[in-house]
Amino acid sequence: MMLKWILVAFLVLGLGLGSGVTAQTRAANTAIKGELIDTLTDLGGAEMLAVAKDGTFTVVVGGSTVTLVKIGDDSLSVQGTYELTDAFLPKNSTAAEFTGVAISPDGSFALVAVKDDDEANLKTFDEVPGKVLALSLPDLKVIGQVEVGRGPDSVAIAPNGQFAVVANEDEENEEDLTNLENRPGTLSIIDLREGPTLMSQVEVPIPKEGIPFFAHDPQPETVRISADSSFIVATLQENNAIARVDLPAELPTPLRADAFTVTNFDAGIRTGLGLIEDKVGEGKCRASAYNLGDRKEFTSAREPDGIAITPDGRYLVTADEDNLTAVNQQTHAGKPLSPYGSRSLSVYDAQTGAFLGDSGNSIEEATIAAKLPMRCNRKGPEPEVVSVGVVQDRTLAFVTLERSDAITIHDITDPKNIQLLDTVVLNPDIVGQDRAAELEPEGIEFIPERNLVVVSNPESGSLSLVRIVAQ
Ligand SMILES: [Ca+2]
Ligand SMILES: [Ca+2]
Ligand SMILES: [Ca+2]
Ligand SMILES: [Ca+2]
Repeated sequence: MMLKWILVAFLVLGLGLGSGVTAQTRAANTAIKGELIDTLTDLGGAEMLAVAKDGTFTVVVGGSTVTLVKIGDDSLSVQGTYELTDAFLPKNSTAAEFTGVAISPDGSFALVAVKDDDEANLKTFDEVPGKVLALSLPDLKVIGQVEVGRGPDSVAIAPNGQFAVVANEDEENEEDLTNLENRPGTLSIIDLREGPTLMSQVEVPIPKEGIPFFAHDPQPETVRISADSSFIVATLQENNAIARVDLPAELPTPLRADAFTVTNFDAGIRTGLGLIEDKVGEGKCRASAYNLGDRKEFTSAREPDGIAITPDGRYLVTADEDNLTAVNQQTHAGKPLSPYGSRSLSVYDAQTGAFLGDSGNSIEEATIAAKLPMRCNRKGPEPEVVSVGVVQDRTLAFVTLERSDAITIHDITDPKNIQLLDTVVLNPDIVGQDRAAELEPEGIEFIPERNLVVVSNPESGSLSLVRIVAQ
């Protein structure tokens, strides 16, 4: 009997319902950690992923394959696959790849982005408009399709189920972003009010105002929609900017581009301290012989790839990958920019775009402490994609590190005082081995209902399952 009550008291405290315990004292007493619990290998492609609202399954895309994966308590298991067929290639294309995925709020279908990958088209900068396919779940049958802009990448579906957004990156000429002939990327808003079989879309242009680099050629990379479905954000990575799209109270029928208000925010630059000489496996940058004393100061553009919105809609959180093609020999706000990458996550006010704080040097320090690989002379650990969630009243950011085969967990509850909580190694074999990353993790989603994190690893075609433990 006594034991039972102790157990109940323990559960109540564990769920964070204990009265009289303030959030602050709980945070001070709580250690939040991540544990790698499973790795699912041999997927056809694992570029990006989405997780169902109830957290029971994930849909993973990459190459020409879509895979439905069940998320168990301790393991991941394949439930079905779909291979792209010629019938669903973009018009005037002989080859394409899946680049992004989102799952409807009721879990009945997934939207997947199909990007032209026809070599002849790409070679002449004539990439054709891509597509979004609707696949029924769990049977993965094509039930709808709509043509979108060029180079569709990330996809998101609004929590209210009424619309979706696609980042049409349109990176026709990665070598020369200064070329004024380059086509501007756009955002496609897809109308889902008639269901996935009757999708229609409108391409929304991105204005030049507020974009610090290459304003003539915005390149949206990652899109997310707020929990209340009232606004969209997109990273404009090569432009070092973030676009916020505010929606009208009611969507017009049919959708019109001028119904959406787009505001751009400058993502800014960061000066940090890091290991910036030599490549992985050479000289000072051997993981087995990292030395904090060898670090040098550098200044880089943040150039975020991944972005997330906190559940309360107050903050935007970015994974600052950086992109060399854009920043070489460039200056920003009067400062010369280095090619070393920002190596940070950053938090901005979602309403105003004001920069509030970043993770400082902590991501690289975590990589060095864990003896994980990184590309010292280019982007360091390379923060790629970010997911956010709340665990025991703490707002956490989970970031994939592409060159380090790991994720970091930061407490961003106070954006001006971001704290590293843990580093989760996804590839234990590589620790201290002086080899380059083998998994190259990118996609990441936190599952709030289950305190789990799922990661997609494109290089190895695998998925990692991580449990978040609060003690
Ligand atoms: Ca372009
Ligand atoms: Ca890009
Ligand atoms: Ca990237
Ligand atoms: Ca990358």
